[in-house]
Amino acid sequence: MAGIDKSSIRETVGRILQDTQLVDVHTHVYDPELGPVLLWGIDELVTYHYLIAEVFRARPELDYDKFWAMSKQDQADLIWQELFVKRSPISEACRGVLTVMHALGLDPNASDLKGARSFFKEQTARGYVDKVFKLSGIKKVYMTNDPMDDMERPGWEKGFERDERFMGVLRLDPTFMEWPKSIGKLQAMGYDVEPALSGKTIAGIRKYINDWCDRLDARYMAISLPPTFRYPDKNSTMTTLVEKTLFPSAVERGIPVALMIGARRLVNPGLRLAGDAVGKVNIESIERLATDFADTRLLVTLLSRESMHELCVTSRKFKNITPFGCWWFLNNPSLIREITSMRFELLGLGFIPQHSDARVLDQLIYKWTHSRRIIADVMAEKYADMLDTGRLLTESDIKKDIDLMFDVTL
Ligand code: FIX
Ligand code: ZN
Repeated sequence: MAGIDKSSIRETVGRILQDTQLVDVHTHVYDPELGPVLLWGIDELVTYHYLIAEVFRARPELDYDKFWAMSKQDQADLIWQELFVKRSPISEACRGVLTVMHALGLDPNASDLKGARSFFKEQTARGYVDKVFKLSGIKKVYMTNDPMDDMERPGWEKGFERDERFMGVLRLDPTFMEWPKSIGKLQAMGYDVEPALSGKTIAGIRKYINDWCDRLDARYMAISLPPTFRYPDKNSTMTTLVEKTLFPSAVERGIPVALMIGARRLVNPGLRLAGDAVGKVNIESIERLATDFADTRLLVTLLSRESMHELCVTSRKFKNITPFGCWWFLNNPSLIREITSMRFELLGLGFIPQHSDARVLDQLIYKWTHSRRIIADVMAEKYADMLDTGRLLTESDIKKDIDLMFDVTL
């Protein structure tokens, strides 16, 4: 059996990864039938919250309230001038916009956004979804569906014919965090709940979970938790909610739970969505959840670089933990490279290398273009090390490995 020559590994891995239609297990993009929750186009792309954080660093005298009072188009024009014209757009978030523009045949050297805006005026949401999926090499995305979101819920209650490329995911932190903050909405939706986590309330929340998992055809449930999350914590309502509703429902439905831990929300409220920061997590809490719910698959992604090493080690101890993606502040070339190398070294092929976390549809193009290149670099290095031992490698080996990691069905 002839193996691939070491000198052609990187080209071969890159080609196979490029030609493989991938699955994106965590996004904030939506079936176009859900209407305005699906963000797309140049003004949404340029006002991505990562770039809002960066424009305030370029213009520290900018007043938060004055910025938020501007139209989205004016915000985009300001960001374009400050981050793309007056200085080189070298940050990962800036580079992402340029990658998208380049892929669409738009001018990344433009002095303003007029040309880009006329291109998008000619697009329809559904047509542009097809274009972006093709350019990104993505066959399926998992959404982040929040019934507490007044913008998203009506579309689901009305009902619509699903686009099978958009998979449902029930997101629960907006319902669970700062309990009983969400009680009014739950009651307005007809659920028999009260602030006390009584048997009645637990039953009401489980009905909410089941009703919405049915409506979404949810393939997993997700919850984002702060670095302060501890489990078990007998004084915490979160422990009760996780133990008595989230996991029992996941077990009953036979679906995974995604734990996304480490975001410190709104450390700077003036930045709104851009105001979140990061903190190291308590890995023991994840180990206790993996122990107490050993039959539930835990998809875990953490926000702090240091926590990612601990997660790799913990994943070696708990077969029901699958690390996924280089999340948010880790979704940068230098850290994707480091984390992916560490995962191959500690976990072999037993992890999901990446998710886009795209909030704007167009971002699928850049997040996957950038990640494919780095993941191919790292995979090729690991394969080269393997060949040095005399082990042979064929194209079908590589394809099999890539499908094992990326062709995720949840
Ligand atoms: O909790 C999450 O799903 C985070 O990804 C978001 O809250 C965050 O704003 C984001 O989109 C980061 O890329
Ligand atoms: Zn996200």
